Amino acid sequence: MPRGAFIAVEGLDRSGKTTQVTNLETRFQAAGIDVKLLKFPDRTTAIGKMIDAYLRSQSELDDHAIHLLFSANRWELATTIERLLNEGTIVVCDRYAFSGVAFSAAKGLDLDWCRSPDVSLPAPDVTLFLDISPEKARERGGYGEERYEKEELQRKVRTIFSKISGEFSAEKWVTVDAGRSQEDVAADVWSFVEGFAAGVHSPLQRLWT
Ligand code: Z5A
Repeated sequence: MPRGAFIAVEGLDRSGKTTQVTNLETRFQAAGIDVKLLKFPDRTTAIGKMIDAYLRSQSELDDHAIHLLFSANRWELATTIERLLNEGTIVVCDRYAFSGVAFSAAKGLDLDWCRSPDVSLPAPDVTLFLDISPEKARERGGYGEERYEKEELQRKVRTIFSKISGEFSAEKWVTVDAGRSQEDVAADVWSFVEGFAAGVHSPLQRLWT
């Protein structure tokens, strides 16, 4: 039996990640396919609650410490992700380790150091990067109140995402123009993932190994 596909969706604030992952969940479900939506950070766990307090500026943490917490928050779910995939369920993830690297490196941490705590996490079969300019994102109701929701930081994050994308093949990392209508973006996203509906025959890979 093929395993489920692991699909990550990445992008800047307001790029439409939540909109698109929810749409994907609906489409897979309508096709009778088991799908599980995950979101990082997962703010429900003990570690996630610390991250949530930090993002809402209710606590202060060293940049390295918060980076490690984001990574630990993914490791908390690594076994679950693997189990779901082996059971044949498609896992769709709203942000993953690439956000971890991009945001911490944008704050000035060393890129290789940022990668290290996430090495050997389950690797997505495909990552869809929803690309949008910070100006266009701002038109979508402006940025929120959380710590990283500032145009200058988002600009740096976009540059680092672009650098990360260069490390992957065109099949593993797909950049989608997210500055268009929800329907146009959804059509593109679906065209890139519908082939995964039938499952994946190759073994699950490990991140950055
Ligand atoms: N972070 C980190 O530092 N390290 C890590 O390891 C991880 C994360 C995993 C919280 O993320 C912060 O954590 C994040 C990165 C950091 N900081 N920032 N920025 P989050 O995922 O909880 O928050 P978010 O990315 O800021 O989510 P968001 O604002 O909800 O954005 P979104 O999910 O991409 O967009 P959306 O909710 O689907 O849409 C936003 C609005 O635009 C909404 O009104 C939609 O109706 C509208 N929309 C969506 N698509 C369109 C189109 N195509 N056209 C027009 N309007 C649209």
